[in-house]
Amino acid sequence: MKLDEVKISKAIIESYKDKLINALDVDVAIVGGGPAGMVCGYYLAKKGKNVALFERKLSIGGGMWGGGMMFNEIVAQEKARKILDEIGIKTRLYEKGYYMADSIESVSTICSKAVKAGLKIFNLISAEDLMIKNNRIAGLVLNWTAVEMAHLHVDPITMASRFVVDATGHAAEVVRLAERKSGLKLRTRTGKIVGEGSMAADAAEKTIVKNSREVAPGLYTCGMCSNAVFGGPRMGPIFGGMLLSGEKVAKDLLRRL
Ligand code: 48F
Repeated sequence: MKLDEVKISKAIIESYKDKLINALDVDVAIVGGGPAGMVCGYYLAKKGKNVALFERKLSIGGGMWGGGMMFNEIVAQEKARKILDEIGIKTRLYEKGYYMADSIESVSTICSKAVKAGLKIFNLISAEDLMIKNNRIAGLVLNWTAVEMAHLHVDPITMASRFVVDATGHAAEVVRLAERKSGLKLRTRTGKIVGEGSMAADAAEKTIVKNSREVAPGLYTCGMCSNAVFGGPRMGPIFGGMLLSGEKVAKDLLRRL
């Protein structure tokens, strides 16, 4: 059989169109494909929820690929090791309470497991705004990252979701939009974004799971975004908190969906 170039193009466009249309009304929309967002998506998809994840960059994985200062190894603590085990990522004991994993194996395995569980990942798409209905976050306003990068004057499209998860890391981009534009009071101690503190790994890993919760009706924080929003330190290249945060948000959402 001779391959037809136009048929290849048509196959791609039609398949993508179906995937995108299915993602226009979902149970949960996750913004950010770092470790926290992907783990959250994995646990939700595993339970049969309709979940779409939008990632600005070409590649998923966020800050996990680079381990610590480009040494592509990550550290996880005992509590988080069960998630690494469950997902099928090899860990090695470094010293009591410190487990090591290869960051490349970690990102690729989490992504593979999440996609196979049913998570729909859309790379190269940025969330640039929120849809608010009845004083509740009701969806996302999306555009191609290329449009954003080139500062093109192109209007976005809108999708609906019962819940939105901000897993955009330190930038907390979605909550920042909610703070600036929604008129909703955030459920933080100030009603605004509190801001992230300096490095304190132990405290940060403890607070991050507690801080992974609903910050405005329909909007959850997940991963590093949680400490940036509710006020907590950063933790550097220990990634257990990111995995546990993703799991926590998924559990909370599963109770509500
Ligand atoms: O930063 P990131 O890896 O967030 P995370 O899952 O993990 C944090 C750690 O990597 C590290 C740390 C752990 O010790 O502190 O920083 O909380 O991934 C965030 C992803 O969100 C994407 C961004 O490209 C990255 O891949 N992102 C950010 N803003 C948007 C976005 C947006 N507006 N639309 C789509 N994607």
